[in-house]
Amino acid sequence: MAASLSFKRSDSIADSMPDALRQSRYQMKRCFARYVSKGKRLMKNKHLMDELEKSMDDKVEKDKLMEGFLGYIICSTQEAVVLPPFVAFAVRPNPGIWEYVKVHADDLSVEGITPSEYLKFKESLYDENWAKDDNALEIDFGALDLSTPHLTLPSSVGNGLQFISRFMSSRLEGPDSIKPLLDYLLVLNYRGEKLMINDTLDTVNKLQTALLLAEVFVSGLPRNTPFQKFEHRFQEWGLEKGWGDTAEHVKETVNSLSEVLQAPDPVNLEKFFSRVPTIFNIVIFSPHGYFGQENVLGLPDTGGQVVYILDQVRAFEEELLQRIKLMGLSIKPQILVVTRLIPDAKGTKCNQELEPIFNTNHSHILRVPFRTETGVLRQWVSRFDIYPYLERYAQDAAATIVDHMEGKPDLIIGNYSDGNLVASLVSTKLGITQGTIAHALEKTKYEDSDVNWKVLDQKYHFSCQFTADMIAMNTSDFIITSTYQEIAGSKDKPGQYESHYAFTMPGLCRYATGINIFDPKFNIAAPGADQTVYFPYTQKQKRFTNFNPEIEELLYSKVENEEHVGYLTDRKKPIIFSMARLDTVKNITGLVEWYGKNKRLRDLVNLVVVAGLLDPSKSKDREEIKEINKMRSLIEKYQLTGQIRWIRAQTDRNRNSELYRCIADTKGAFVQPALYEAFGLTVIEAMNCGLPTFATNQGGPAEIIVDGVSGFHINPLNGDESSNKIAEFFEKCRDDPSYWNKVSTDGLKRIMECYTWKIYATRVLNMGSMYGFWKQLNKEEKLAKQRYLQLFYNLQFRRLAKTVPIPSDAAQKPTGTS
Ligand code: UDP
Ligand code: LCN
Repeated sequence: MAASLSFKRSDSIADSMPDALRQSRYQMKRCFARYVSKGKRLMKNKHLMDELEKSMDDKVEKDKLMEGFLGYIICSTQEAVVLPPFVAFAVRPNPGIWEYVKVHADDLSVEGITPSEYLKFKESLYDENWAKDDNALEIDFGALDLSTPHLTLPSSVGNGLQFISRFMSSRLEGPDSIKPLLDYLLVLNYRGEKLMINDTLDTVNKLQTALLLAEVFVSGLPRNTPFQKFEHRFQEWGLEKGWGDTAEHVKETVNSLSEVLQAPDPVNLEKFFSRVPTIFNIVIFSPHGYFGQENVLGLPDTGGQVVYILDQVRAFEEELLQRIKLMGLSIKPQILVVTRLIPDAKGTKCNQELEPIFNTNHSHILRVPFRTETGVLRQWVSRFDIYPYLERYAQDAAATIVDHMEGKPDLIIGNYSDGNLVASLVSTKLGITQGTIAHALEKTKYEDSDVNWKVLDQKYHFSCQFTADMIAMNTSDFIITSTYQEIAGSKDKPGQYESHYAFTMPGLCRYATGINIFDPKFNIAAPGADQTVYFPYTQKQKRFTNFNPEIEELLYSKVENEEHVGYLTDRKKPIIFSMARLDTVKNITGLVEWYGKNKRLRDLVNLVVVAGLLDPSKSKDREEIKEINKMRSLIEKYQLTGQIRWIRAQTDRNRNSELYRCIADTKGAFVQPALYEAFGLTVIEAMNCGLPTFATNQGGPAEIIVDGVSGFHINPLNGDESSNKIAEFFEKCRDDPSYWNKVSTDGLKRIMECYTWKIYATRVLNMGSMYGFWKQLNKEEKLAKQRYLQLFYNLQFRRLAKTVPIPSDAAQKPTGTS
């Protein structure tokens, strides 16, 4: 139990701890004696708490201690390195805030230490020589952030855009300071054609005068007057196209710039930048996996990332078209998703170079092959083995993109470690604003994978992946995350990005500062679900009723075959439904077990899961094979036939959406039981369809759902508690059917307020233009950091990438995970 002691950031732990230790000297000496008694080791929070508990026999004293400052420090310690006679603590009093202290176990003296010193301590457990080596490679990206302002409040982390618009407003104050904005506007053009202002407006005064004239003029025009009608007048004042399509919109844009020039304020600055014509062509990198629109979901390395990107593209295109129209321009936007061309495409279209994206008019998938010295690589390679190809791929992709777009893109967005590295290489080369998206950072998925990298490297090549991650995070102009927890975690658990603040890979590299989550480049922009597909079950006239016979068969036929196993005897019962890849982390087998064990729940509802393949001999994925066997044995063990329907992975999103809705028709629920979920697209798909949703409290879903209001949190590590929570819900619904409707409606409300692609596209395009300008403002510092990053890439990454074997064209072996 964490003590609820308030702790001011100004009190350093190193300063306050000695006193606290002195006050409980006797107990603490016993406790520290226990800590060091087993010799050198790494202790996690749980161990520290257990040992503390064991060292005290008096309950009253123990409670007192736990409620005091010492209890608070130990509760907030993520891990400690024991190197007798010292114990070094990594304390995290608040999200993103870390302090490191070293305590002498005998005399209880305390010393504050730097992250680098702490990491050296830690390294001694794994590689003593490296830890002692004064010249071991240490990287400190923070050392180059000399003038970058940083946020200070943990609660503001992820609001980078807001922060930089405030900061820029203050920095642009005054006639001389505003000049960089003028310079920025002076070079705006599309394919050589000037936009907004021309060279005659070369001073801020001249621009202000022109804007004044323009505003008075347009104010006198009927609101809907098209820009073309007064274009020539604008040109006389030095104003070009791009201000708006009608007098009304032109006036709004002119006014917001005038306001900014007079006295910059964040609201007008953001408004103005949302109107500046800077982004028309976007490139999105997602090299790995089978990236396609049909028959790819369920293949290794191909999951939610594909769904996310395809929906993202549609949202971007819509938003771009709307913005371009509002600007009064007739430019056609272009969006390219750049992925890998896989000659051995296994029945997908991944061997096609160019593929238009469904439901768009200006967006394509562009596939560029991986080339090696011996030619084009034919087969799929796991995302863990992808590193040797990326440099050449980035060069080839850059040339193909420029060719295809007939010019450079205006914004580059990377996805996952490989895509982000390629995005960094290409954006640096072409001088373009870059955004990155992780979906998941592998370092946090595998506990202590940084310090144990040597053991894992042959299988996962984390040496390459984490190096690539560090380069991309630091190169990128902005970072998009789906949730707050992805950046800064929760009160007790560090976030995915946060865990890259200070870490070490002994024998390879120590990151004294890897990435600081208080950097204003971090932004939360949560994805949505395509609402033309995932809409509420109540919208009867829109429903895809053509699927009814197939869904009826899928859910209720008594046949067991390659498509489905098990059947439902009592079709009057509501259904609890889940759908995911059949990976361990998705915990579908966990859900089956919870259900199997809980008679109360079994009496109330049936269980339907869509997951993976059903026959282990058909799968090529080691983890999936294990899970398939487990599913089969659980069905047997709990005698679930008659109450469970297990359906193989489904790839038709339209039919899947109807499936969610049909489950809603049964007054059922969706359950997402993952051990950890980075975001969880199925959660928002289900909620969009009006299906009450129970989802893991580990990761993104904990933020999507407000527990007990818009759905429910479940603890994947406590099956009994979770299955009882689900059972309670259905009992409550049985007694009061309006309760089901309430949760369904409140889930939808939550989606409309926070999780739509429209909200996402608006935010990300605003980031694209604001961070583009921000980058200009900080040119020198950016360049210095770029040099450092380049050096690191050349000397470290390239060397590591060479250690990953390049497969021959032999048959593929089963893969690790997807
Ligand atoms: N999905 C699917 N068929 C399946 C399993 C999953 O179409 O058999 C889709 C699902 O609807 C969602 C995506 O794949 O759009 C999975 O995304 P999520 O974020 O839930 O998990 P990920 O697979 O990315 O870890
Ligand atoms: C990858 C994951 O594991 C999911 O949690 C996300 O929802 C998906 O990507 C899309 O970002």
